[in-house]
Amino acid sequence: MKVGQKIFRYDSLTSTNEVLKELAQDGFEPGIVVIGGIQTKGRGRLDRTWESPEGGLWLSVLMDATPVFHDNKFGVIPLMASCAVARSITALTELEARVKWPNDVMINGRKTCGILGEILDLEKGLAIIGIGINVNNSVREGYDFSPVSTSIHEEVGREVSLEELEHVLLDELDRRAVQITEGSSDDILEEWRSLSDTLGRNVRITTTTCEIVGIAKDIDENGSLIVDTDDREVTVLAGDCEHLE
Ligand code: BT5
Repeated sequence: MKVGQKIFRYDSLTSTNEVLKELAQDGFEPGIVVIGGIQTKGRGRLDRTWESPEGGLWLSVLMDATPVFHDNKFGVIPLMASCAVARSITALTELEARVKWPNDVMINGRKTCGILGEILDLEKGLAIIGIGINVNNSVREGYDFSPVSTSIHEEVGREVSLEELEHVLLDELDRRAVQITEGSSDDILEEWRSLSDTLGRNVRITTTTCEIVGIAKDIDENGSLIVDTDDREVTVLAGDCEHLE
């Protein structure tokens, strides 16, 4: 099914990922999308809070991720979503949106979008992609993450149509979802490299067990980040990434 062929809209909900999970359990097919005007329990990775006031685009897509599950390449999912978001922002605003490993989209070095990819059912090949984009909402003041984040509105200096952004984004996601179901995730990795704000930079990666500082050299076929430290090359599957310069 095409991404966005069936869309469930709510003025307010807990989290689009949570509502999508329930719909998937009710038997709805991959391609369905949940969109919320406000999320009262928006989530980031590791159960962090994702602020989701009115004016942003908060949505989740149910994906058929069978090929990436088979190849153990789940890391490709957030990368593909960030490419789709970056292209959509640039298409609508001409801003240069870039992708940051592993799950962010940046404008002028600040986080505009976060992505939460979750495995729903390995046997059925189902995954959820949650996408949160600061569009017309402000993140300028009042949050501890204000200095490192931004919204499209702030960067472009005008309101952006949520409907248009949604429309372009669902098309971009669909195109890449087809690539994934056809097993051509290499094209997505190549696109991610070309949009990357991370590669070539000095980075600090914090994982649940350690901290790694070095130059972000490349991503591998699973979407893991390859970091050149002083004494060795480290491949990182998941973690928080800080651009040091
Ligand atoms: C993410 O986590 O960046 C993933 C965010 C995914 C949100 C979407 S919205 C639709 C769907 N439904 C959900 O419930 N979630 C998904 P992470 O990399 O862990 O970053 C989380 C951190 O970003 C927080 O701890 C804050 O510091 C910061 N943050 C929170 N809200 C933000 C916002 N609106 N804009 C920028 N940064 C934010």
